[in-house]
Amino acid sequence: MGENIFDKIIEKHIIDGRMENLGEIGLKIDQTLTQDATGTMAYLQFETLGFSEVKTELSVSYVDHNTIQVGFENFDDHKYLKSVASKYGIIYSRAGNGICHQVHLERFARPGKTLLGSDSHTPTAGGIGSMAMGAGGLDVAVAMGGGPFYITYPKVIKVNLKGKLKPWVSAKDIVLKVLEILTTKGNVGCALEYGGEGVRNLTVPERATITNMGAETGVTTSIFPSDEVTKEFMIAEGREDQWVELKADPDAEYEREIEIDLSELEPMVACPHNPGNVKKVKNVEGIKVDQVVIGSCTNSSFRDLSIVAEILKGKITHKAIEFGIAPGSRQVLEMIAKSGALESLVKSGARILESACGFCIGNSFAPGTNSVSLRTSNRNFLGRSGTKSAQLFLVSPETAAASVITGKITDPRDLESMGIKYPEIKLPKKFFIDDSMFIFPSQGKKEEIFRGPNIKSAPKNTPLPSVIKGEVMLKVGDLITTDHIMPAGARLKYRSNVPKYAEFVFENVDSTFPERCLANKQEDIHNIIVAGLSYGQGSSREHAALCPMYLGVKAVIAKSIERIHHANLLNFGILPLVFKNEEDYNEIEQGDTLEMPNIIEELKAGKDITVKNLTKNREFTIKYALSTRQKDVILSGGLLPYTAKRR
Ligand code: MIC
Ligand code: SF4
Repeated sequence: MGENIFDKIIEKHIIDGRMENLGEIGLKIDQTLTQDATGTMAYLQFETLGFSEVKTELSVSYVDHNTIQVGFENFDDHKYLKSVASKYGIIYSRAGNGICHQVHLERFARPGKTLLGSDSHTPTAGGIGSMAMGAGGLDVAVAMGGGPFYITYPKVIKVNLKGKLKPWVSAKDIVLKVLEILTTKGNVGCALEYGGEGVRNLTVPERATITNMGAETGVTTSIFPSDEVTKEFMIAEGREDQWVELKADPDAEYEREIEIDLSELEPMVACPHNPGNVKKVKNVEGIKVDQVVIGSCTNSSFRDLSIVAEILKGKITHKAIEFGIAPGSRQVLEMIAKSGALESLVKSGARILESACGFCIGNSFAPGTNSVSLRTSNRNFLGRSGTKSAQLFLVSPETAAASVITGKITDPRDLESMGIKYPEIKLPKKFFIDDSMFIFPSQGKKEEIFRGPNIKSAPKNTPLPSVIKGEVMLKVGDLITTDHIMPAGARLKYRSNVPKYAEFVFENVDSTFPERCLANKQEDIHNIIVAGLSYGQGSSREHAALCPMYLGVKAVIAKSIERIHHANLLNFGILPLVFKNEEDYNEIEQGDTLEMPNIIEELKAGKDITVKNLTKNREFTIKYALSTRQKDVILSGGLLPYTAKRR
């Protein structure tokens, strides 16, 4: 039997486990990336683990999330990151250089390599053929120290692309179609491999839009083959020597195959409040729009901004709309400045935002009360924009540009009737390359580590107690995202200060949660969370586990838990548990006291866990999906004590 692309890469990187369905495998990681919002904690943990330098082929520390700098905290954190990078042999990408995923794609990602990033959109690099995965900062810290990164051996879904996109339809519409098919739940343990003749009609940045937003389906990662198109992109980036061909064998087998005929696709939109809530633009057109923002790691490439600039040439932003663009990187910004696209955007009335995450994570450009915001980003969770009452619609740059002109959600194909032709954007043969905003480890001498007053040490958990007993402090429904658990936006600046950040756990769900947890927490009394399907969707932020841990949460019992959050819970010694019978969820109320009297014996023996609901005088069982290694991690109280024990 032939091999698919993932198998080819895994075969070269597997250092623990076997390539068998549902088995846990440990992979050697070639490259890592961190961003500042998750990076400070990752490096604090790296320091705690006592490594003397990074052991990867390449590790990059990007500053792109917390660049708003209201108060001293962000800049202090950047200085900490810069000093850590210089000490441990990490490339430092200064604020202003761009969003980690866009910059990594341009300058460092390589076909056939493994990449682990402390950000859930790390699979963006799958567009160039890298096996790129998102993880919590602690997992990345371990990988930087040379340790394996563990995943479930993936069930690979092949997405066969046929034909060619019609004018006004682009890569975002493809991935929204994928989301419509796969939805955002039920895909844990899967990976998406793109293939078929339609692939060659997509450039690397377009492929990266698709692999980027694959994260929203919950798959481990997504990948494209590395072909002549990939080579062209690498030539344009001056990295042709790093190109290798990567393709599946003709007789490769897959868990499942999906076919998408590109020529049949229409402009798509993800409606509030979930990226899986996909509709055709035609079905929602006419909704009045208050804000349009183009950017984020999904759609901020030279191609994306150039097409918007062409569409808007000679037009002015509709008077009801505030319009912003955030170029994905300094390279993109310089290129649109040179090509004249920036001028057309400025003339159209666009507000030029920093080359950073900004609006996407809700730390700037928040929409007004009850506003409709049309964005080219990848997440539209409730409150994500910084405004709880806002409605976020996720669309392609083409749809966004059309709506800038009309002031309402508009199918871009309708622009033809206004005399606007679909602009053809050709990528230049050579991109503008300027690496001067990176600080390479070879430059200058090692710095002393700088720690501002906002940086507190990384808290540790204690080994798993033999009995878990405590109150259900919160019962939530389905699709609770890490944005619900641990809001970002204005709270982002506390990422390196866990006691402070913990004050905001579940802020938009039940703001009394932290206070109640701290009041209840005792050595032998624990806090428990009960949840529905796909708990922990979305970001890789380990604070969604770390801060609940700080508040004394010892177990999450859910109908299902998403991959990265499951790993983060484990890493911080919180038991990720799943109902055996989903009906038992209905029998629990917030405030009930639950007891798991034999937790350690049951875990060790691989048995289901017995839970007594002392309030309701009921008993039920729950299950877990934990390898022997993961059980050891949880018994030790998390990955930090587990790894420290082994060094
Ligand atoms: C996001 O898009 O939600 C973030 C902000 O980039 C997160 C990381 C974080 O919370 O710092 C992610 O995607 O992992
Ligand atoms: Fe930044 Fe948004 Fe991309 Fe997250 S999704 S990395 S916040 S641009």
